[in-house]
This record gives sequence, C-alpha cells and structure tokens, in this order.
Amino acid sequence: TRTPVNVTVTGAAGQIGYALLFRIASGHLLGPDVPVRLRLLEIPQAVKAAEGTAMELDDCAFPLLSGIDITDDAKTAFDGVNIALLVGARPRTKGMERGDLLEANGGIFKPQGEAINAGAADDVRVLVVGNPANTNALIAQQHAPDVPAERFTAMTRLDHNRALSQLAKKLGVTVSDIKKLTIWGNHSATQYPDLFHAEVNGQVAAQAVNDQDWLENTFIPTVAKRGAAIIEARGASSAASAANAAIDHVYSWVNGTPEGDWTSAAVVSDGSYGVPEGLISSFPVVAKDGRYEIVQGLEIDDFSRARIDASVAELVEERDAVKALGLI
Ligand code: NAX
Repeated sequence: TRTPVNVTVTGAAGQIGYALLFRIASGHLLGPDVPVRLRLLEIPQAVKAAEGTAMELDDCAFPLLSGIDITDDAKTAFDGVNIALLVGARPRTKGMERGDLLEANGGIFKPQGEAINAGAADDVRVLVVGNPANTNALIAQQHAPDVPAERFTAMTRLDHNRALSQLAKKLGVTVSDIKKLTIWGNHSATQYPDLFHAEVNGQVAAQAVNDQDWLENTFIPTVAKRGAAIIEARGASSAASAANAAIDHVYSWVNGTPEGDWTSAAVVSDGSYGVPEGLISSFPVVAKDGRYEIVQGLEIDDFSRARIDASVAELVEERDAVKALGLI
C-alpha cells in the first residue's frame, strides 16, 4: 500500500472547500489508487464549520481517505505537505480599495508562504485559488525562498474550461474536439482567451469560428466576465466549477497533459512571450514528469500581443503595489 499524500486545503469551510474536499477524498485529485491525508486550515471562527465538513467526510467512508486534521495554525497545516491548495482569501468588500485588498491578502499569503518554506515536503506543489490569485501566489512564493519557484502556481483552469465550453457551443462540437486553447495573463477581467493557437478537429479555432466580431465582442468578454454572470444568476460565486478546475489543474500537473494538447496555468514566468521574469502569469503549458512547462515558440500576432500586454501590465501593477506595501 502507498504512503498517503498530504493535501492541505485552506479556506476549507468555504463554499469551494465544500465542493472540493469530497472529490479529493474520493480520488479525483491524484487518481483512484492514491490515498490522501487531508489537512484543513481555517480561521478560528470557521474551525467548527470545518469540523462539520470533516464529520461528513467521515460519513462517506472513502477508502482512500486515511485521515483528516483541522487546524487554525499555518505551520501545523503545511508541515509535511505535498499538495497545498490555497483557497481561503480575503474577499473585496464594499468600499475597499485595491491597496486594502492586496494588503489584507498579504497578511494571509505571506505567513502561509513562510509556513510552506519551513515545513513542506521536498516535492510540494502549491495551487493558489484565492483572489487575487496570481498576486497572492507571488506573495507566497516570495516568502518561500527554499522552495523552487516553479512549485507555485495560480489557477486559470476555470477560465480555460469556461472558454472550452463557450467555443464548443458556438461551433456545435464537443469540448474534446478542441485542443491547445490558452488563457494568457491575469485571472481577472483582463485575461485573454486565445483562439488563434487553439485547434478544432485540426483547424485553427479562430478560422473555424470565422467571426471576428463574435470572438472580440462576445467570446472574450463572456469568458472574462463569467464569474460575475454566475454571481448574478446563482446569488453566489462559482464553487463547484472552481473546485473542479482546481482538481483538473493538480491532476494534469501530477499526471501530465495528453500528447498533442496543452492547458492553461499561471506559472512563474521565465521571460517567455515578453512576460517579465518572476511574474506569475497564465501561459499555455504542458505537464511532463510532474512539471508544468511553458509552451515555446508560438507566433503572436498584433491582436493577441495587445491583449496579452494589457493583462500582463495589470499584473505588473499588482506586483508593484504589493512591493510598495512591503509585502514582497
Ligand atoms: P468563501 O468565502 O465561501 O470561503 C473562503 C474561506 O476562507 C472561508 O471559510 C474563510 O473563513 C476562509 N479563510 C479566510 N482567511 C483564511 C486564512 N487566513 N486561512 C485559512 N482560511 C481562511 O469563498 P469561496 O467561494 O470558497 O472562494 C474562495 C476564493 O476563491 C475567493 O478568494 C474567490 O475569489 C476565489 N475564486 C477563485 C477562482 C479562480 O478561478 N482562481 C474562481 C472561483 C473563486 O471566485
């Protein structure tokens, strides 16, 4: 029997946590033959709710779940962690300026980065879901100097999946007919879902669509503003789809992407495609041997260039703001 993999989930009592934990425990995160041990990190006021979720996890009698620990202490939560899912974050509330939001999140992701640095397993992989995800990941990464920077990632897989689904609908194909779709930049309204490198049954997706107006004025804004549309319809933000995307992100990272395809993830830039080195920005990535690698050598036309640059400029501003606040 295999040693259980330690999976830490922060914000475990939140709505994404509730959608995520049962799928991790049932084997969807790592595979149907990998036992997991869960560590739930919450703030003190929400520990009781996390305990309630843990009771339900017990009641599922999942064969792969070898234990659950609940804590409000980051050091304890990340001790020996192999997979860290950083979901808990400080949401923007009414009247809050961007600086306040970044500062509040710095107060969460700095100590979590330090705790990962101090106690994580050598193979630790970190996925940040909590917003602003790219910059929160950057803050945590900067406070974990002993962990290879490439182990810190942020989630744009939900945006990727949303784009797949919108495109499949438009063309009357299934999502499995679509390959090589990319989300570039920030997980925010400036993100750029790219159809110029995507393929639909072998044809360039933008050509298959053959409708620049739809691409520019319907597709891109629908994908970029989907989160707001879900809130409007559901009265609560995306939860099950966000949890599903987190599962997809980690599953691909560990088990690899299929030959002839790639996916999207926000990873530390090596300077590719003019994205400043060190920024955590979304790219086309393949996963091989347990590592995400940026797909190289794509030609970027003027339309895509302008969109990528705009989203990257926003990431640069966020990075400069957290630098000015002394958070990195
Ligand atoms: P909830 O407000 O339901 O849950 C957040 C939980 O985090 C709460 O239980 C809270 O007590 C906990 N928490 C706060 N500070 C913490 C800390 N320091 N340590 C541990 N836990 C802490 O939010 P939910 O709907 O679950 O969303 C979680 C985050 O995901 C939000 O920041 C949200 O904006 C973000 N999202 C990111 C997405 C992405 O694609 N990257 C999409 C979905 C989602 O909007």
